[in-house]
Amino acid sequence: MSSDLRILHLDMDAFFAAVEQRDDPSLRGKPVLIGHDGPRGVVATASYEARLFGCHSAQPMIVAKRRCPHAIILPGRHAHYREVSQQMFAILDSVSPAIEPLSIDEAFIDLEGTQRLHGSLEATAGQLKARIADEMDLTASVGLAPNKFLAKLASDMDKPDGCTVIHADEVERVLSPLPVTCLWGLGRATAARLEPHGVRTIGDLRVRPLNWLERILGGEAKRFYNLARGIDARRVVTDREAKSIGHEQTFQVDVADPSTVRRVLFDQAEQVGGRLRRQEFQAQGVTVKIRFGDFETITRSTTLPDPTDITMELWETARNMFDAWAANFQPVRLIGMTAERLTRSEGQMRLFSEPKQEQQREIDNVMDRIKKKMGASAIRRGGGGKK
Ligand code: TTP
Ligand code: MG
Repeated sequence: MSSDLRILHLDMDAFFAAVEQRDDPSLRGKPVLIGHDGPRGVVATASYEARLFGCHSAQPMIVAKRRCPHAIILPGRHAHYREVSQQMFAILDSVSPAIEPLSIDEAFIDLEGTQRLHGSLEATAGQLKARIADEMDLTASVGLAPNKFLAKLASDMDKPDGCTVIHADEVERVLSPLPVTCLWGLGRATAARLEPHGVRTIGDLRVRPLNWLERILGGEAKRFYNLARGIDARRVVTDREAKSIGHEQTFQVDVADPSTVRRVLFDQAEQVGGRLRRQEFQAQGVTVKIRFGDFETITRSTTLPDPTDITMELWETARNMFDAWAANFQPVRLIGMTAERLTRSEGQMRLFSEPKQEQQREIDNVMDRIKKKMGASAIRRGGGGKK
């Protein structure tokens, strides 16, 4: 019997906290908060034990400590998490070439056509989870569905260590009771426009005709109309075919501490640099995206004099744009960076490289090689959060 399932979404459970609990058994079973323990500190993530007390990502650390005074607070080892992330991606790579990384701990995989090799999609999901458990001693939650929207929704439904399937004929039952903000791309501002009309759940939205939605939501109406019916035609876009390579992070609350946001941006530059080099691309453009205040979003772009795949060059470019904006900093809801205008770097001669560039290239090279060979091992680079 052919299956209607096609897309797998995988997301690691309490990622930073789970890595700490794995590496230090004395932390297991205990509430752990990752983040800076200062007056302006923010929780990057909370272990599931801490979540029982109401702690969560992007919460001010003071609030989290009030909710869970006995929580163990750790500053986080970001270079280490990036290495663990690479190990996870290496496992994903082994089941399909069609992988779209979304953030440090999640990805979409298009499993169309892999059944012959790996068996049913449920079997593949089971194998992935088993390898992450055996080789990494961590857990991930997986969603399987006909498309990206439903797969991502599914992976979140039974966290931690979940494996949830949404078939096409279950869409109405599953989606109807969920709040409209579960629709991909529908944020609080749009939800606030629907609320006065009594549209709170996806079921409420689905019974509204398209032209009614268009009056309220304008150009985005059709997309939400389709998503409410479980229709999502987005393809899984791999790094190889992408026109750009980027990462973004939405915080659950506005982050008032610029250095926290900067730290996340640095992590993104490192991940994006690694992906460029792995796929043998260089980028001539860097864009930073910042959402702040009342959901205002700005993007700032810079054209580089020469295409690059050097982490530090990407970071400096992104950092300059961020710092220029942060002169009038406002609490940030989303931060993202994208490398674009990609060109092939294969076999390129670098006649005019400066010595500093060669040095950076060498550092990236060594980092990439060590990470590839030893996975989550002991190497880290300085820089990042501090100004
Ligand atoms: P998430 O996958 O959103 O969260 P999580 O893996 O900690 O927990 P869950 O089981 O719900 O998936 O993010 C992955 C990591 O990214 C997270 O461990 C820490 C980091 N992060 C931040 O630094 N700030 C944030 O606001 C969020 C949401 C995540
Ligand atoms: Mg996660």
